[in-house]
Amino acid sequence: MKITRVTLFAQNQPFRDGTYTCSGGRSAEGFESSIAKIETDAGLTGWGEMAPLGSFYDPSFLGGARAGMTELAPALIGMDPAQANLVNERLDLLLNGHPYVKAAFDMACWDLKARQAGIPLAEALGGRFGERMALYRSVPQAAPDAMAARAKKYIAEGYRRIQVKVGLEVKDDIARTEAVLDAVPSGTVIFADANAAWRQQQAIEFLRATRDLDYTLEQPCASYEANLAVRRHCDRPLVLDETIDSLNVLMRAWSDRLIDGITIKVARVGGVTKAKLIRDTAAALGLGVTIEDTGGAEINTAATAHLMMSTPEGVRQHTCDFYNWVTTRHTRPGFADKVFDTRDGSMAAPRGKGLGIEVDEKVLGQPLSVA
Ligand code: 0XW
Ligand code: MG
Repeated sequence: MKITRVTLFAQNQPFRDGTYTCSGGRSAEGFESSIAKIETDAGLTGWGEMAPLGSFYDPSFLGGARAGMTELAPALIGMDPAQANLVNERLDLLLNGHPYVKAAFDMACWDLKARQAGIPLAEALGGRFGERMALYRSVPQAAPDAMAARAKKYIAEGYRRIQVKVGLEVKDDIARTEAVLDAVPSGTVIFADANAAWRQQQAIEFLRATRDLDYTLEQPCASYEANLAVRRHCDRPLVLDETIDSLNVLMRAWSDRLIDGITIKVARVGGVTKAKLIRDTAAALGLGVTIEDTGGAEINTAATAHLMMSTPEGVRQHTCDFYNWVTTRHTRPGFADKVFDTRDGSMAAPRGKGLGIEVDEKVLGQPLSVA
């Protein structure tokens, strides 16, 4: 199988629940998605999607994604998309760094590889563990009562896991966390995610003041060293997200006894190939594993769903149903609800071949570029 054409599309995906705010007043109204369509001489078509969260969340931004993807697309012509490691090596040789630029291409190659084999992506990634995976919803930063109300709304929608956005003033963060915990039924799984915004001392103060609350701490500080210092004061599960950008850092954090779990973002690590490598290693080490992304809709949700579905249930944490975070679709009406079957705070991975997503190309409009 050889790649014959690479087409890039853009999609603006507004958030269903309005502005998303995390620490430091960083906010976005939606995702700006870049979608890659890869056609082959075998008559098969693969799709990939990458969307940064503004320009503030990860070291990635819309202009960089589009410029890099347009520059790299011609290099894919003639390559066999089923040879995922070869494609990865070639893209890494042609463009040093910028993993998020390569993520949608790698995703589309995996879609094709699994379609050619006639199996769903989860099976190509190692097998389907169970039937469904747990979902969570983030409660963006606002006043404590507004956050409590938002958490209740998500519980009413069926979610059983809530991620509280903290990372501002410690006393306000404590009030926010307490308000959400008071508002949700007992048994709700709570993650407090500071998105790397606390100084070491703030994280330690928060931990001291919330000793009696039940939650998992996510990404308290930005630097590796500050998180390591916080670990020494933390007797609850600690998960790192923004820090986990490669296998190297996973190995370092493991040997430093820094982490109990990780969050893998497909775009941050450069696609499905590298996400799988990091996932398999973390799972073998017995660490908790979340696989999600910085943004996107059905194509992206499908890729993370297949990665999660092929992760052993004993280590699987939770993921996002991003297609439900946004108001737009790139599949025909009703398709996404059917294939993801989202209910009671959980979701399935599509059953069709590859990603199992049938893109409704009309919705995407004129392409940005064709190679
Ligand atoms: C909650 N998320 C998955 C959505 C944004 O991409 C950021 C991310 C997070 O973990 O903060
Ligand atoms: Mg996070």
